Amino acid sequence: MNFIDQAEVKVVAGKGGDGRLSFRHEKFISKGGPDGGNGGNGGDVILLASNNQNSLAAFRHNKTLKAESGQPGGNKKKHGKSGQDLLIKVPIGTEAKDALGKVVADLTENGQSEVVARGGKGGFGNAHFVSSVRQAPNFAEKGEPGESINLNLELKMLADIGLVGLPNAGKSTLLGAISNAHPKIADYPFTTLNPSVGVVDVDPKSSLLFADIPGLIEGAAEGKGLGHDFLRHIERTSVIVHVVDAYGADIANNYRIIRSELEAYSKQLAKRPEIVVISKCEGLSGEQSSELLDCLRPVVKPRKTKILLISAKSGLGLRELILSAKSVKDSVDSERETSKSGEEIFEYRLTDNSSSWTVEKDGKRRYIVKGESIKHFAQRTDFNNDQAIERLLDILRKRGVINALIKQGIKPGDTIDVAGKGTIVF
Ligand SMILES: Nc1nc2c(ncn2[C@@H]2O[C@H](COP(=O)(O)OP(=O)(O)OP(=O)(O)O)[C@@H](O)[C@H]2O)c(=O)[nH]1
Ligand SMILES: [Mg+2]
Repeated sequence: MNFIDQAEVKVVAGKGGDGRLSFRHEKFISKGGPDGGNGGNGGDVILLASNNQNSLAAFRHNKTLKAESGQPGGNKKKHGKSGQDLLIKVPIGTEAKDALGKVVADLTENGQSEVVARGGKGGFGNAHFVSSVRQAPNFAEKGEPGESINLNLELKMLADIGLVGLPNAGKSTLLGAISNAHPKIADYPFTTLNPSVGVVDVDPKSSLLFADIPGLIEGAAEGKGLGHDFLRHIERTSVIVHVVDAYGADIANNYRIIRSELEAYSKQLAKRPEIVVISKCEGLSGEQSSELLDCLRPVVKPRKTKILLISAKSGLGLRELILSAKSVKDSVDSERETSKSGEEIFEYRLTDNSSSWTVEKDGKRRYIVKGESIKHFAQRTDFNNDQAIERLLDILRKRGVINALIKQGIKPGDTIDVAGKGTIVF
């Protein structure tokens, strides 16, 4: 099975609708009360894992994905309609990273979703700002821009079991014998050029997904043979099945070569539980079989790994392999389950300081205010409107920013850069 497992897309959330600046028109009154409505919120861009998708091919032609913008507010206090969210269906197992390589979504279950770009908030219309001291506000807020982000989507096949081994070891033949897959098999190295997966039925209620990848050789980490990049397809498997050819000249050394390539790729992957199978054993005598086992045991032993004699041709040992793989996978999965809750608390803390801000002096008569929530207000402010600026100053005052500026020595006539969104003369 060939599949596209990487795609780059740009996602753009909807812009918030602008708040409306308007006054009631009445027959005999030239300028009635303020009645500008609020703008609608922009739609979010959401990634949704769906088991109806099995590749990222759709994103090769559709590079920019936009959610709907919010409508501007109307007169008579009419609120603008919110923009629709854009739901992007991706295959289960899709990971999305931003341009800096930070993971922004990791979708491992059907129906799981993640907002990857937030729609901008709609701006308030001038009717919103009516108060006892401000009866005729002559300003309205602008809608916030929607977030826009370049995403690198990567589909890691969520195989349970990864087959590794030297070229020609019999990995693809094994997959063909135990699963519904029909991988290409031939008597020469590097037959398999692309990873493939096959479903292996354990019993009527459960199955395992086996992934077959190209053969590794000594130096794969330095790019020898087909390199080792395709190991990423089995990064999340629960178990590695390491296939060692019974007819190899030095099977202990062959085993070691693959182990050190796994280590070189990722320490995490190398720690994964492993089952070693000696392939092509259908024609061997009892004595030959014990000899092979004796050869391998010393190198395999430190990893407390099971060694099985199998033959994809005759079926020898295949049932035992499937059952062992299933039981190892189940124990790995239950371990992963128990360690999950800790991670979530950590993430929560990471995003919990959005109301903080900083003030710094930048040159003689210029100050810069920074901070997430300040930025939100600033980008909703129409810096050409005095009343709108007055309100922004009010917000800065309430949050203690103005006091901080005064402490730093700000003088009338100095400039304040508000989160890079606009400047105010103090
Ligand atoms: N006698 C015997 N030959 C086998 C068995 N399994 C595989 N072979 C042979 O071994 C050769 C290599 O098999 P593949 O399944 O293509 O090996 P592979 O590990 O996928 O090789 P690459 O894709 O090149 O890495 C083929 O000629 C197979 O027919 C087996 O159980 N018994
Ligand atoms: Mg193969």
